[in-house]
Amino acid sequence: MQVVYSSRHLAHDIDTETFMGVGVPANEVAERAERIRTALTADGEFAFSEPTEHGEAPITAVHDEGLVRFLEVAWSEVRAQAIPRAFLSADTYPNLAMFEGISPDAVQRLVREPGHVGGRAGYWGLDSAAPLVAGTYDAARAAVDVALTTMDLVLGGERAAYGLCRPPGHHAARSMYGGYCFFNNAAIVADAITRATGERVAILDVDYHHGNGTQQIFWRRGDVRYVSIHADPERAYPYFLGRADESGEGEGSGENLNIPLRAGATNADYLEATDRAVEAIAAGPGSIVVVSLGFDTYGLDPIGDFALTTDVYHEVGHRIATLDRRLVILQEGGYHRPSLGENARAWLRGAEGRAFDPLPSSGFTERGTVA
Ligand code: Q9C
Ligand code: ZN
Repeated sequence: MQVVYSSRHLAHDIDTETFMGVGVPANEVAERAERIRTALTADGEFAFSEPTEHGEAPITAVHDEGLVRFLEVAWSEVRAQAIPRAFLSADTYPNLAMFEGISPDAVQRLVREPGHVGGRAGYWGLDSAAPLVAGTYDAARAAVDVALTTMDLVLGGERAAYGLCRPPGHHAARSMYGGYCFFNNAAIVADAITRATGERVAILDVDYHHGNGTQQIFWRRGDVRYVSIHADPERAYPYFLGRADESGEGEGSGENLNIPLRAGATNADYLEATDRAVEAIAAGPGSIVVVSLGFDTYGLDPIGDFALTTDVYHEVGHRIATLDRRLVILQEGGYHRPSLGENARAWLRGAEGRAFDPLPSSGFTERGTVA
C-alpha cells in the first residue's frame, strides 16, 4: 500500500497539554507518527512518498478563513503579546449560556474575535486539549497536504492509500479547532472528492472519540454521509455531540449515523458496530470511502476505555474492504505508543486483504486477550 508521510509534523513539538485545569504530559506527540512510520517501513509492503503542496483553497472550502488566519499568526501573537507560556491555551471560552436571552441576530453582532490572544484562542477553540506551539500551523498544513496527496493516489487509481496525518483532524469544525486537531483532514478530503468526481462520498470514523468537527461540517449536506463508531459522549470527550439521535438536517437528513459504545466495549461489540457501519455505507451511493482511523479504541490506550486487541484491527480493516470501494485512509488518534505501529500494520494489511503475522516481541501485554 502507498503511504504518504511528511516529517513536517515534527514541528508540532509538544510535551504538555492541559486537562481539567492541570498541565499533564501530552498524548498527541510526535513519537506517535514516528512509531507508525517505523513499523510500516519494517513491514516491507508499504511504499512511502512525500506530500505535494495543495495550497489553501481546499482548506477554506470547509473551514472559515478566519480560523486559518488565526492559526497562522497565533504563535507570533503569543510572543508579540509577551504571554509567558510554553504553549497557547485559551483564557475564556464563549459558553452558550453567556448569551442566554440575547437574540441569535444580536449574538452574531456582539460576539467578535477579541485582540487578546487568550481570548482569540477561546473564540476559535473548543477546549484546552489542543496546545499550540511555534510549529503547529506548519505541521497542520502539512497534515492537510498528506491527506490530499493520499486522495490523489486513490483518484489516480490506487484501491487504497494511507495518509499518516499528524496532527489529526476530526474534532476541527468549520470555525473551530480542538481535541488535538487544527484542520479537519478527512473533511477537507471528502469535500475535495465530491468536487473532483461529482460523486457522493462516505466517511467512516473509527477513532475512539466522536468526530464532532466532521459531523458539523457535513450536517446539512446530502453529498457526504458520516458514519462514526465511538465512546458514548455521556462519558467521553467531546461530550456535547455524538449521541445516537443525531442524524443530520435539511439535505443532510439521514446522512449522519452515530454508533456510541459503552465503556469496556469488546472486540465482539466492535465488530457488531462495524457491520452496522459498513451496512449504512453500502446502502448509499459512491465509490470512495474516507476512513478516519484511530487506535485509541485499543485496550491499553491511556485515554480510552474500550478493550480492543490488535487482531480485531486486522478484521475491521478486512470488513471495511468488503465494501469493495476505494479507501482514503487517514490517521486520527491513538495514544498507546508501543502498540501504534502494530495496530496500524494490522488494520492496513486487513484492508488490503493481506495476512497479518504479529511481531513476536511487541514488548507489552494486551489487556483483554486470553493468555
Ligand atoms: N484525559 C483525538 O483522538 N481530552 N482527540 C483528553 C485526557 C481530549 C482526542 C483527555 C481528547 C481529544 C483526535
Ligand atoms: Zn480520538
